[in-house]
Amino acid sequence: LTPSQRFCSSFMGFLSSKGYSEGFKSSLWAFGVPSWDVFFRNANAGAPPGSAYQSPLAMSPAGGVAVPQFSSMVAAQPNVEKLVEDHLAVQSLIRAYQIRGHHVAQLDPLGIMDADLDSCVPTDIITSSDKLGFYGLEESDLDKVFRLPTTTFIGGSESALPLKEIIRRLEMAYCQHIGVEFMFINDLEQCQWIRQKFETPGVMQFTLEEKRTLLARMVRSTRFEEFLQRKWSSEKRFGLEGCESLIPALKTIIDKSSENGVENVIMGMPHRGRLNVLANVIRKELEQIFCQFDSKLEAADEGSGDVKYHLGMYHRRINRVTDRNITLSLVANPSHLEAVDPVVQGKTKAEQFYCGDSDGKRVMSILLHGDAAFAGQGIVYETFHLSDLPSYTTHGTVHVVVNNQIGFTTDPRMARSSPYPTDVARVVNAPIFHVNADDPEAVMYVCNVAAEWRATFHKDVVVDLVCYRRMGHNEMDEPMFTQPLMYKQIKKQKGVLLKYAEKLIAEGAVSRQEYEEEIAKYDKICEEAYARSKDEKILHIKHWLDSPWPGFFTLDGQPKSMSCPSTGLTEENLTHIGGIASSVPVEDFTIHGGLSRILKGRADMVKKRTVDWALGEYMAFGSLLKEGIHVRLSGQDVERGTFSHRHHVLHDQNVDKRTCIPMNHLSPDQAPYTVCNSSLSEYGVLGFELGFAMASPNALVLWEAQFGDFHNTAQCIIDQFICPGQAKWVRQNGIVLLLPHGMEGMGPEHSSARPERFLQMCNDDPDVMPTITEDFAVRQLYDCNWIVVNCSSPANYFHVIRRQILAPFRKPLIVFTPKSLLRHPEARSSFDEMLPGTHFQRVILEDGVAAERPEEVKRLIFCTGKVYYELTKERKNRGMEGTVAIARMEQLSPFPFDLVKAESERYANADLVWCQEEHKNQGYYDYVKPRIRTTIQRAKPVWYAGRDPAAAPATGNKNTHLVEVRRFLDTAFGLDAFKDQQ
Ligand SMILES: Cc1ncc(C[n+]2csc(CCOP(=O)(O)OP(=O)(O)O)c2C)c(N)n1
Ligand SMILES: *[C@@H]1O[C@H](CO)[C@@H](O)[C@H](O)[C@H]1NC(C)=O
Ligand SMILES: [Mg+2]
Repeated sequence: LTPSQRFCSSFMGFLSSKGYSEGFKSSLWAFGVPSWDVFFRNANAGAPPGSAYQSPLAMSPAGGVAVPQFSSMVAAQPNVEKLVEDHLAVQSLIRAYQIRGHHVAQLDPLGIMDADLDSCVPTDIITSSDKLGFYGLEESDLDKVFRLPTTTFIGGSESALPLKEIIRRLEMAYCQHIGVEFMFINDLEQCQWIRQKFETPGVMQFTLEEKRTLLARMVRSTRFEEFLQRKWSSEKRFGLEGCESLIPALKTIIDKSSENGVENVIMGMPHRGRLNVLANVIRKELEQIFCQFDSKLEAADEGSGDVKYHLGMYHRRINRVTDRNITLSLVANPSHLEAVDPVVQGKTKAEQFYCGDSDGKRVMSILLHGDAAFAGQGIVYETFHLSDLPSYTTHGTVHVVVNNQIGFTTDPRMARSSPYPTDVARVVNAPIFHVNADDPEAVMYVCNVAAEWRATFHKDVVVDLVCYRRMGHNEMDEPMFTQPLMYKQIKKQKGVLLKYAEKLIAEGAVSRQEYEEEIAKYDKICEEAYARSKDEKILHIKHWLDSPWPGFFTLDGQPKSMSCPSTGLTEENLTHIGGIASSVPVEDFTIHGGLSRILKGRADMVKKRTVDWALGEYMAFGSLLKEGIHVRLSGQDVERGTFSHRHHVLHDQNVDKRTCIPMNHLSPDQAPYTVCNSSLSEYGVLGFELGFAMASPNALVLWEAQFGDFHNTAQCIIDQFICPGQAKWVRQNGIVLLLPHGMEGMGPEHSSARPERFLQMCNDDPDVMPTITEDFAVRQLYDCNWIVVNCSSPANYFHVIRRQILAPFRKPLIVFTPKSLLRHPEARSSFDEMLPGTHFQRVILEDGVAAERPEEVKRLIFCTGKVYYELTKERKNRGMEGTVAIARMEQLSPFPFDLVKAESERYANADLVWCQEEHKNQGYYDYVKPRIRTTIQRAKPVWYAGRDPAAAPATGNKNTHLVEVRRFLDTAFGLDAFKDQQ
């Protein structure tokens, strides 16, 4: 240790003994008192170490220590200890404001609530001079000049200020209408950046022009709501009254971002203020908004009931402030609050990906939230945790909370346990700017800073607009039932536009006449649009797309054809992709020995012209990539595959983090392949991938559940977006869900992907036999809301994946995928099943002995998926190959009426059985039974062979499992087994 280091450590010891904290001590080194330098210089020059240094502050000139400059300073200041302690106290005080100033900021426009749900003033915030005592300071110290540490900017160009002025400036920076919460951020540069933005004296100044623009935006925001209220006083619209400054807030964020190079902004928002955002931020034509109130919507056009709060939007226009083009879109959303968050992120990521914006400089997202929803909904947290993951980051989202301090009828104190509704954002170190929304200039200021933060650090940031809700939850609601005192206050509250206009008029920034003209001008715009809306015959839903797919449809929105080409591949292609799948395409790369064996196995299969499941998938993905289709596979542990079969990312055994994705080495002009292990989230990640799939029809986007049953934590995305998305919002989406499923004795968890749930939500009619036309199969696909398949062979899986892209339209695809079947020796396919001319088989018909003499067949068993292999084995053991035919239903929905009909007619003497390994109230039975019966015109019964009804998806006992299998196989093949069934 050098003497100065020894000094430092003993000085630290002294501070600790005086009760100073670690943070305090470290901030001391920003102190910069010149005499310390002198002190160290002397110490380094060989001044005697040891006791003389242990308590340097107690040293007196008489102490005889050979530090001349230091001692002269000490001589000039008779009470050095007090001097240093006072400086430390002032530092501590500055830090207290930085950390806790927001707790006393005046955030509530009503002045009755505490935004942090706590009315206490922190002890270390100076609200009166007697509180100086906490720091050991006195009133007489207020005029003393203190040196400012480098961790504050309140001095501006001054390096020292009187204590009184220090406190005043801290009050100005931290305790007015802006509450800055940022000291939890673990990055000094970021903290300094924020401190500079808010502490620098006089930083919140606006030009005359900025103030006028702000006023004009407030006029639009306010008068828009008033216009709707005048024209449709009995309609719900979830108005923005009480938070009108949201509109200038968003516009400021967009202006600033446009200035920083952003060309495309993707937004997601809930009900509150949505129409106003459409009208005044996105600039949707007003007549298109107004005509929605006039119930001219045609049923088929409308989708569901209160569309106007849910439909998406896309608009490209010139930003007037920056004179640059900007595309603004609002993603369609369900009622389910916050569900749209990950969807917006996924769409943003996709837009960034397609325009090569690898660092988010050109495309960004803005998410709006309600206070109750932001605190209450777990998806908010899941979405935050995607924000910095390499394959999921959108390089910073600006979050804006419309914090009206109420959720429907519930007070914040009953709606969250954290001080602020925004605390969830702290987990990702996002700065949080709380602002009193009745101060439009403060709002504009924080929004500028938020946009700059995003452009500088490419990380998330939160603007918390603390406001109120002038009306009830909607305009028909009576808030006095539940919040009487709050609403008494609200009734007295002067509107923010009026307050701001009066301020500007008093300042002389605008005249009263100019203000009134501005109002008249906008009212006229509304009236004219209203008149035009009467002319609009119907609402055109095509105006309400959040992501147009240019070139994919014909001009009137129809598919370009009604046929699907063969999904087969040339032998050469299969061999080529197989070669990549079984090799390491880079030099000097050592893979694990076990993996070498797997790759060798793949090479052998390619030689024998066969594929297993993993190789079939490789062929599907690889071929699409070669055809220029981007493929993105996301989910937990998908890179290797939960069942260790996939291995799409190879890891060098000798070099840490060195990886290789062979699928990206197919050909120089291929599309890129993205395969990414996700965070441990289903709701967030599935929502994200759905959003990704929205952006373009020319990509295959797949989400794989670790086990199929885990999809239920993403149920909201499935129920609200994937299943009804097209019907509600005229949006097609080709997302693929891979859901491992199968009864393998693994117990009630991990067994069932819940096929019954997906099938229950299919829109094909069980009781009506459709007309079978030549293009029946494609037409049926076109009409369905989603496709549900359970493939029993790798070739069929390969085809169905390729069909997703080769089809002339997009539908979500649900695939129940195998577990044990991944390695089943019989679950292999020959190249012959994948060559040009081959295609996906909706039903794989019996093609064995039974098919040769159909009249001798006594029983036709329909089944799907893995149970097929158990059935054929049992049939063989029983020697019943000639009398029992087995047909595999690979596509469950839309139901293959035509093929089921043909197959049942072929075996005219057979009775019909549906066999499944799932329990009777689960699986496919309830879906297929009525449809088979419709197909055969109820000519015969459809018998059931499978497990009994049960509450749990599977038994936890391996032996019971085997007994159950034996029982249903006996039923399936026992010729008099159905006497109990009606
Ligand atoms: C997931 C979900 N649960 C419940 C509701 C019903 N709901 C609609 S609005 C609302 C209150 C929302 O409060 P807040 O987020 O503060 O937004 P505000 O209406 O105050 O703008 C509730 C509970 C919903 N839409 N979504
Ligand atoms: C905006 O885009 C349009 C067409 O997309 C183009 O003609 C125009 O020049 C662009 N304007 C600016 C300022 O970039
Ligand atoms: Mg609220």
